[in-house]
Amino acid sequence: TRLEQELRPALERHEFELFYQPRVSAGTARIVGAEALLRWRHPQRGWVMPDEFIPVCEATGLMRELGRRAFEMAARQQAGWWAAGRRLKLSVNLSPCEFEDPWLLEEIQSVLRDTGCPPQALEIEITESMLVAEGERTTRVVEGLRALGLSVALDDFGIGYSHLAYLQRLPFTSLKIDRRFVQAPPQERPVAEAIVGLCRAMKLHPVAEGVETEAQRHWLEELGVAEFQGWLFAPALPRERFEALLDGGT
Ligand code: G
Ligand code: G
Ligand code: MN
Ligand code: NA
Repeated sequence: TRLEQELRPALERHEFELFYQPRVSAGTARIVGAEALLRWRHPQRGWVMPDEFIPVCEATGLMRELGRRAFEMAARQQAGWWAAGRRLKLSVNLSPCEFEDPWLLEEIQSVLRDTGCPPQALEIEITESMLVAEGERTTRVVEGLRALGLSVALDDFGIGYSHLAYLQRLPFTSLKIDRRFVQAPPQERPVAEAIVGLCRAMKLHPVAEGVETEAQRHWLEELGVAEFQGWLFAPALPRERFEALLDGGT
């Protein structure tokens, strides 16, 4: 397809950028972190969203390269922010092909070294579906990321293969409650309640995704959710607008 033919040159021309969606602490309502999300600055079409280009990259073998670039951009940005005293946690999504890459840990280590990014500035988000092929390698990768000093979040929790055994075995630091539970009507709230209970028992940091209303925020705060992410606070923003938000502007 045309999109497919455009992607490789787009990578070479550095048309991919990171946007930042703030993560807000429940108690203080302060921005304590952000999720880095890819956007494509298309010369004719303007900003293109990841649901259009990520599946194509996955299918054509470009995702490893794009994912590596995304991680590199995140690490470089964090090295700068941390040096300037802005010490937020930035999370980066990992795709299945990156997770399976035998060189993942070595590449991450060399990016951290080259950028000077402190490892505690970054969190890696992986989804349950990536843990299906459970086994020694999965354990080694998650433990390896932790050994490098990175945090590891389980993304989109509750909508994949939740066989839960891996929660015991793998050293995750936080768990992102999928927005379908966050946005559930009151009669469907027990699932989210159970997930937060699970976090408490397993000493995982619960993060709610897709928070859109004050009512959702209130209910989740009562439940003991530590951090919120969602349009109620802000969508993913370009760097300058995210920095303006941090500085108290808009
Ligand atoms: O905000 P949004 O529409 O941008 O994100 C859509 C999807 O694209 C999400 O599922 C998100 O995890 C994925 N995505 C965004 N940026 C990245 C990235 O850098 N790497 C990977 N693997 N996925 C990403
Ligand atoms: O990695 P992940 O699939 O969680 O990516 C986050 C996705 O959720 C992105 O597509 C982002 O644009 C989207 N998103 C972020 N906040 C909200 C929200 O409050 N409501 C909805 N519907 N989507 C959101
Ligand atoms: Mn995510
Ligand atoms: Na998610």
